[in-house]
Amino acid sequence: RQITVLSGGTGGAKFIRGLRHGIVSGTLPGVPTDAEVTVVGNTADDWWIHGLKVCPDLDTVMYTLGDGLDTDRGWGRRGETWHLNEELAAYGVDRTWFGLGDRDLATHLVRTEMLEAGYPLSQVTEALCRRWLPDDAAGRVRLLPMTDDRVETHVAVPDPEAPSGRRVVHLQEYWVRLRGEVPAETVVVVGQDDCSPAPGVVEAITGADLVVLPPSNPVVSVGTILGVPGIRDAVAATTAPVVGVSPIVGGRHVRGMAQQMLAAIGVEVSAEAVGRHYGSRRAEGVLDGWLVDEADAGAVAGLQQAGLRAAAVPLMMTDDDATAAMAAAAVELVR
Ligand code: GDP
Ligand code: FO1
Ligand code: CA
Repeated sequence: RQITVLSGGTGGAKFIRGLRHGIVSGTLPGVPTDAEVTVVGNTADDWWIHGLKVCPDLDTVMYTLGDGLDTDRGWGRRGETWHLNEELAAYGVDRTWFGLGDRDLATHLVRTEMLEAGYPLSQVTEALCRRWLPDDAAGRVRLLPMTDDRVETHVAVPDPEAPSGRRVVHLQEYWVRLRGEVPAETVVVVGQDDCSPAPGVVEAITGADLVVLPPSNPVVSVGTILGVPGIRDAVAATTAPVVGVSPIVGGRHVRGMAQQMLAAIGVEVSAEAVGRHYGSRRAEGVLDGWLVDEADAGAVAGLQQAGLRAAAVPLMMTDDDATAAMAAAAVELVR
């Protein structure tokens, strides 16, 4: 059994942890304990800083599954120190508002050296995962970047000083320096139309027994993955059932910037609106089923009318057992 998950960073990674927990503990209906998970990770958050290529969503998945993530911060390494960043700031280096941890730095150095040696991002990721996601471990997880090509999400924000009244910033500046506290007027995914799926990505989707859209940001995490030419078609065409889990609970995101990004594309911040935004595979969409929180049970009927199977279950990923229960409900919904 092969389960493929299209994932961003924190939300997707937490879900995948619970999914793996459910697999190895045998609590997912009809899923054997030797089922394997392939994660197709979002790389549009990636950015070059201080001459290094940082891949936040890939690293968050890798550290989360390898138990190296600082779970309070939700990104970066546990037990981190910040001497490098302090020294860069002392030199007056720009952009030290983006916290590069000393342990995290090793990941970016290894990745950047391998990229400069000519290895594609998919092979770099595979190499880094040999440390964090050992092959022999029970509940094997494979992490693939959505593409090996450079893709970057940029956001237009209001800027009274600019002649046009707005300026464009990289997603990292929008989220980290601006704290997501200004409206995202337009989201531009640079390179989206010119990139192609990384090796193994399309096969992981078309050959899966189940495809999952986890509770990730529907615009700048799952949206950018589906936006890779060929990936949306693969999801629409796969013989596997496709099930999604709402990242919106009770009309709000749980954390992050889904509210801001949904507003940017004109989609209402509700579990039902996001489910309809992804759409039913029977109507040009990508989903067969859509799981919403109990707070949004009122959305189930409307979603069913839109051609989706739908159910309302607890959707807060408070621990691995709670998340495994969500994963079991997702599997059950489209079985
Ligand atoms: P990012 O790349 O770090 O922003 O992480 P993702 O895109 O993978 O996930 C971000 C989304 O996770 C946000 O929209 C949150 O609403 C959602 N999220 C975080 N925790 C939970 C949770 O416990 N339950 C649900 N349903 N969604 C969650
Ligand atoms: N998020 C922050 O809020 N502040 C930071 O200083 C920061 C640094 C950072 C470094 C490496 C990395 O992989 C992620 C980092 N993040 C930081 C999180 C990052 O902005 C998010 O994980 C996503 O890119 C947003 O979805
Ligand atoms: Ca992200």
